[in-house]
Amino acid sequence: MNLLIQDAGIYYREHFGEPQFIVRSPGRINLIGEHTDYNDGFVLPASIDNAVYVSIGARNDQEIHLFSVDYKEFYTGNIDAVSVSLQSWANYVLAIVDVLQKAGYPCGGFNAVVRGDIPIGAGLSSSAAVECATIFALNELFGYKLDRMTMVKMAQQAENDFIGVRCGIMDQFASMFGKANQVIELDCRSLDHHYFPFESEEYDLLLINSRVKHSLADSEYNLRRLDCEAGVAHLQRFHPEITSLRDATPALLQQELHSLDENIFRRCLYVVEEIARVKEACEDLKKGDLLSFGKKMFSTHTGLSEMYNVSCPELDFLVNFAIGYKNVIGARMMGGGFGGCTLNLVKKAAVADFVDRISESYLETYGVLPGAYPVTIDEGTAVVGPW
Ligand code: GAF
Repeated sequence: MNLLIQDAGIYYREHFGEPQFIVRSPGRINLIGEHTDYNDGFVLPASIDNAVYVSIGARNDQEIHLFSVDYKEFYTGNIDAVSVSLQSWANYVLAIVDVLQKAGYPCGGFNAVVRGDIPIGAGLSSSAAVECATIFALNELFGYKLDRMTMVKMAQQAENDFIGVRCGIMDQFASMFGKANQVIELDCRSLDHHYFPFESEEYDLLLINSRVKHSLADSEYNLRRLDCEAGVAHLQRFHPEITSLRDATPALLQQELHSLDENIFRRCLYVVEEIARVKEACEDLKKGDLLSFGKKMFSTHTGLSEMYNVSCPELDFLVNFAIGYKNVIGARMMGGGFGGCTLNLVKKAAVADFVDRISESYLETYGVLPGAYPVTIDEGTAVVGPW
């Protein structure tokens, strides 16, 4: 029995009685396609074995009682007066209540316990996991009969409106639709998606956590999105058929945007190049050409660092170290940026040595031991208890 499911049950029983449902929602990695989702582009995420567990039960009043095992904190509020709390972990639950109510799905009072092992601020989407677990659990509890896609869109909207981060759809989609041992090629415009196995006898996916958390990450994220929108608005003056950067080409940007604003031009160019790179990278994976795939990961990092400007010295250090280590064939920062993890494609036999060396060097440079987590691709959101 998974200890975290057990905890979600034990703590619920201790504080509230018998839970009606325990839901598991995973974090995600993204192999390639960063900052492309909100530009209608492509992404290649997968759900992982680190997850959030929410145990839940209905109350016979209008109150919400929450307990976070990880923060060892309670939150108490009323369903009719949901507002942003100082307890940041609770906001991801409240955001879902808010979006449901605004969409005409009334919530009754409920108790919930939140437990998880997704490192916070590591770029592994712990917030989307709490949102997905909460909406899935409330859907079961109150019988709304929402399908997964609707829940994904509502969870994204909750993050946009209540939390204030104008994220794309990737994180909630991966958490809700993930499958064990499969990566998801997702077209963020049509939401068409295909699964295919990520298998290699020779290489492992390894996360290295810089342990950097940038307090401005959310506001910088929103600013990047505004830059993309400014680029599209400018292109539309001459090319009204363009509705997002997905529709643009590097040549068009060069022609129309270059003279406008250097930052906007570079950032839009990164996005257009990255969207094309994801398509090519998917072909590499399908052919089993991991060497070519890995090179694209390095290119993505260069683009994120030098053109999109969402990296930081620590992430650049980790990727540069990987570039200099011969048994790593691909590495890049992952997620929104400004801290969190790098994703590395490492020869299986060299993983332990790589972790030792990069850890020692990072410790020496930044005085912090980085985290190192081998990735296991696991199932998406599901009811896992009570048992
Ligand atoms: C964050 C966002 F939530 C995603 O939607 C995506 O834009 C990602 O950053 C960058 O690719 O995880």
